[in-house]
Amino acid sequence: SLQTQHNTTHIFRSKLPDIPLPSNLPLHTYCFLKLPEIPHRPCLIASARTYTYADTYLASRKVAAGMSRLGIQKGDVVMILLCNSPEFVFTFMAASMLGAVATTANPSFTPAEISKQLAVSNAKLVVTLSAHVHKLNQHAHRHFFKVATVDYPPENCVSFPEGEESEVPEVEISAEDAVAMPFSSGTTGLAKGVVLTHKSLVTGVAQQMEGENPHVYLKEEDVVLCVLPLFHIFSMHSVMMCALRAGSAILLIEKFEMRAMLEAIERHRVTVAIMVPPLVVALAKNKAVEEYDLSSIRMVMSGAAPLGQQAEEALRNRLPNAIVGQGYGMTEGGPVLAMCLGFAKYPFPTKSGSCGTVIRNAELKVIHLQTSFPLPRNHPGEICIRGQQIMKGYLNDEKATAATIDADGWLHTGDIGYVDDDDEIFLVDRAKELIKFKAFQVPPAELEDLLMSHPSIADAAVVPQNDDAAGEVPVAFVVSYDLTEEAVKDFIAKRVVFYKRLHKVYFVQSIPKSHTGKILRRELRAKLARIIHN
Ligand code: 4UU
Repeated sequence: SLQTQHNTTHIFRSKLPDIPLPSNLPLHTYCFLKLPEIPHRPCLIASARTYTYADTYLASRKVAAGMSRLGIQKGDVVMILLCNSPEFVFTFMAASMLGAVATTANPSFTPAEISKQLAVSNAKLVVTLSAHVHKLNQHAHRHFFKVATVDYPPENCVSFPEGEESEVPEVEISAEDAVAMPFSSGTTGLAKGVVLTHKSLVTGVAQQMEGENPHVYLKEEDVVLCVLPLFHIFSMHSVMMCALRAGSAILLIEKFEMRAMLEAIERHRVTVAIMVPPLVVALAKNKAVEEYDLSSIRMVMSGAAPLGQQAEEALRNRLPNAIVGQGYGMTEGGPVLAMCLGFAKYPFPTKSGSCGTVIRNAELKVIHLQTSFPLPRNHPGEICIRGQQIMKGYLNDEKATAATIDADGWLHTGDIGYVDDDDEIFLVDRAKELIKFKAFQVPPAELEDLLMSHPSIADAAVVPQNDDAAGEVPVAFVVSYDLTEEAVKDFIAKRVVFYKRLHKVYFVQSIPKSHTGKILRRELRAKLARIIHN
């Protein structure tokens, strides 16, 4: 039987051989390894100007000097509250140079959402635009952090940090030091600081980019589309870090707008498009696409949410020269777990619907949801991964860390999937609470806390409802005797970024709970399915 098999069986490894991992390089040193060979090649293409590799490195050094002048030291946290822009990249790399830690947040967050991340991360400096400063001024401890703006600084703010290159302090950086701290709710609860070290991220990039046969083959001549927000790990890792390491050019798109994006792809001859499923669908179906020449695209990578097989095939028909495939990642995973082997330098055939094959220098297993025993091929269970790339842990949260990374070093994803006979991974469901609206994280616990703070709500639970356009949308079950659906929706809408808004409220007598008080989410999802099908 399955249960008598030993633990070391059913561990899946990459089809590609392991590689020697770069040891002890700080992230910025590693990302700029190509600089001496290609100082004059384009690095960041922004609407105002193009920065070469030499420009980008120098600008990052100057920002490091400026941040040091502002008092930023090793171990300090800097919040980057910016859309895709050269300054995002400079600030991120500058933080790495100082041994500081970049925590990234969505500039569309509400003041309350930003406040929470500021408080948890204990940021000393926020780098943002003047337009967002009013959101920061509402924070109770505004005097504890400085605010620098890329544009002209309003009252009580300083200008974008810039010093002399010679002023960059010598900092001793160890591989175990934190360098990035995006926020994620993981498998349960509220958003937490995900501590990613120099070692995790250098390993994560190396797993894609290094070796005789790199799993993802990017070249110096490539132009990589950066339309996904850099504050999310997908773009931060698979666009910014990977493209820099490869010496490719990064086309920065500040704000998604279909025609502007298509025009930019055509004008700059984009070769690699990194996307999320709603964008793949738009590219596959939108009529406007026919008016542009997208023949330069040789590779489309989709990730961060399930991609429908139909959309994948429709895009293949529209871009016959492109390899279309998926990457599977999780912020806590450092972030990539699996990647389409069609992207390799010497590619393998792949099936549509697969989210890739496990990365090299890592182990992946699929465990039984109840017994935790490792399962053989073609049996769905919870996906777990082990390797140097995974997070160090959640900031100041040992309990959540221990619940996610077990004593043997396995990261439990909360994703349900299986590995097929060709080593390809297929995701079938999510066992965790997380809801994804167009690949954006919506943590139900956060909405439940907000609902419970309303004096007329006695109990509440939030679950995902399938949605054609967004993949999933959050809906609430609420116990209340005097509120209308609109009142509940408005109450939430005022407090959260647009993608966390409730799409439906169902009033109920009680919320089903286990004897330990945990919301029985499966039961609610089943109830929802019944309501919708009636
Ligand atoms: C179905 O979404 C991410 C990271 C994605 C990523 C990163 C680098 C993809 C490719 C890449 O190169 O992180 P989070 O933390 O926001 O969300 C993680 C969750 C996963 O646990 C899973 O439930 O997002 C879902 N997910 C996917 N679902 C991620 N990728 C996929 C996918 N198909 N391809």
